[in-house]
Amino acid sequence: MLATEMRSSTLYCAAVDLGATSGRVILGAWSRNRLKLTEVHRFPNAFRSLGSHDYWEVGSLWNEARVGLAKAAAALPRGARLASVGVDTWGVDSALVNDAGRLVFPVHAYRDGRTQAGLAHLAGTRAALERVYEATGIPNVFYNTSLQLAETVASCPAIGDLATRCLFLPDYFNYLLSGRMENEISIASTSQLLDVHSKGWSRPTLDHFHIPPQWFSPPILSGTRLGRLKVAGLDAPQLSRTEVIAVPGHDTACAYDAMPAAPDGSDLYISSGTWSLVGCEAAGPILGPEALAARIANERMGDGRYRPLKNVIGLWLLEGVIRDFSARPRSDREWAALIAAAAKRPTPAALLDVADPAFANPPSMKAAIDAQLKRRKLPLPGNLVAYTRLICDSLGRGHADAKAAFERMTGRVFKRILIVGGGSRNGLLCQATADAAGIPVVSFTLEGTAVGNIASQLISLRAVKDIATFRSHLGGNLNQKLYKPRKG
Ligand code: LFR
Repeated sequence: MLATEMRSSTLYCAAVDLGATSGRVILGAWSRNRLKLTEVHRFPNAFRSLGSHDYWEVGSLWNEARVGLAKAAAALPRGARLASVGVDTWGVDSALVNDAGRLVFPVHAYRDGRTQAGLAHLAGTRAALERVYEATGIPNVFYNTSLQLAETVASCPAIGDLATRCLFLPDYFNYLLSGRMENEISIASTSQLLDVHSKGWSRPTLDHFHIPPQWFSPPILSGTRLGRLKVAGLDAPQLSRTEVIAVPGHDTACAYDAMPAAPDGSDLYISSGTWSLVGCEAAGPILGPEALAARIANERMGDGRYRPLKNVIGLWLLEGVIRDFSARPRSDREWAALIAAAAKRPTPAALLDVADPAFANPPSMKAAIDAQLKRRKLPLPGNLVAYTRLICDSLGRGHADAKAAFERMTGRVFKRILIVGGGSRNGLLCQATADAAGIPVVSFTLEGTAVGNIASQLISLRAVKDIATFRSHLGGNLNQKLYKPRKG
């Protein structure tokens, strides 16, 4: 047993966890192998349009992170200190900076339409598409950093002189907190620029997209200590010795780390939020024509191991459709009522094709759904309850298809599906997934992203040995719900 585990003293860590639709700062208290979480700050997030492009408001996000850290310090018991802080965010988006750390290009949001031409071009060039997939293990998706940076270089050729570093968003926030510029491996692996067989960058892929290789440094592994927290205005005594630790910068990597999984690899994971990330951990990448066709993304864990996953569109569909209804749910209770009403409706006769590219960033999600149904000569849902039912059942089918693809390609047989994230509270979605996949779904009411973020800090601080040990401690302390598959 490790020294810190023997002492009864509590270790405090903060997770800055930024999602595309909301962000939070969570204070974790680790004592006697139990983690207690307190959400000290939560705020909405959204990208904004300026002219014909979409951007993140990074200044506002940074301000919210600072407010959250001040609240975390204030929430500590008298005499306690914050040992460390870690940042995770959604994938792929990046900040271009110069040596002084100044932003030299606006931070675009990944749903910006600027990558459409590059996406179509790569899709239409079979040899290049296959070469890039075999080199990086990442399929051709509209949000890839590769396509985004290629568009930046093409539309603003002077950027090659202005920018000296490309920092992914968690890297950029780590820099603002600590003064150190690094590229962490899990977030780097979302870019379609990392070499799938090593822990370095793929030079042929950088060259293919005309991206300056000097913008990146060799990726660091999660757990790397970046130095003391150094932020003007954040000078509470509780923060005077706080370490900034590079956790898995990708929120999905954090969520996967938090899965209370069986050690034998028989669980399939879903991190369910704006996106549904369906995947597993694997000893090596899954490549080849079938993996490319199934759009398997061979992303990395914070220690460089593989977590192949399939990105299913997720609750973005439901978040989008409710905006088109004035009588939409506004509280947890109203959400629960909507889901309960939808669960009572009959199973829809036909499901949505959730891979429809029209769902990526439509002006109206309801109109995009209606257009697909009309094209397929299917009836339109009459109200929000019926849309909710259709969406949840269609996502359940999407999850099951991803499970089948993984089983085919790996030869593994999954016994359970574990769900964490916002969708774990959606009983209709969990049941639809179990029914379509034919295996039990276990949902955990768990802020998986924040838990994985804090787990990485605890391991770096040597309070916990490794992820397997953390999971075994966590498993016993969780609220879980089992959904058994029903025969269709
Ligand atoms: C989820 C997520 C997904 C990634 C998508 C876009 O928050 O990180 O894993 O594919 O956002 O970056």
